[in-house]
Amino acid sequence: MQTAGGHRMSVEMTNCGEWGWLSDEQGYRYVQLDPLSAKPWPSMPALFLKLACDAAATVGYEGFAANACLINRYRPGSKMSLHQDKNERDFDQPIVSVSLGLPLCFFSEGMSAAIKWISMPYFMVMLVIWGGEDRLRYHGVMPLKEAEHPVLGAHRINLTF
Ligand code: MD6
Ligand code: FE
Repeated sequence: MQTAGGHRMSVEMTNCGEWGWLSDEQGYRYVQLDPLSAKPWPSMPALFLKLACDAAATVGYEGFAANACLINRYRPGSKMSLHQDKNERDFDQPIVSVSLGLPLCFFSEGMSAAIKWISMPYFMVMLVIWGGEDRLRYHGVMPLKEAEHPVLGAHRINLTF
């Protein structure tokens, strides 16, 4: 995908589910058609839906029915700059984020853009649920370090529901 400024994002992205997050020259938003195929995004696998729903329920978000899954693929050097997830309509709903493959350094701070690093170097699988007062925290991902994961090779995959 492209940024609003016309740059190519270093993270490769696609979606599944009813809605997909899109970045292009017009900015960030959710759309129902994949602009590359002009077709709906692939449907959300039942296993994904259940994973996100069960995870959200463990921290009190009963009945979380994800209608979008952003699929991010990182290679060594890929990064995600500081952002807030605020293109959603209902901030009372949490975000469930599942990561597989290479570990990373994830950073987060309060409602300002000042940075605090959260290094998660030993986790090969990570599940994070963002809700409540943390829902609009700024966060980002440091450039992925060169390494090999036994299953995913030189990749990190993140699913954001
Ligand atoms: C990533 N994740 O982990 C990017 N946003 O690759 C996010 O931007 C994110 O993990 C909101 C909530 C959880 C996240
Ligand atoms: Fe985010």
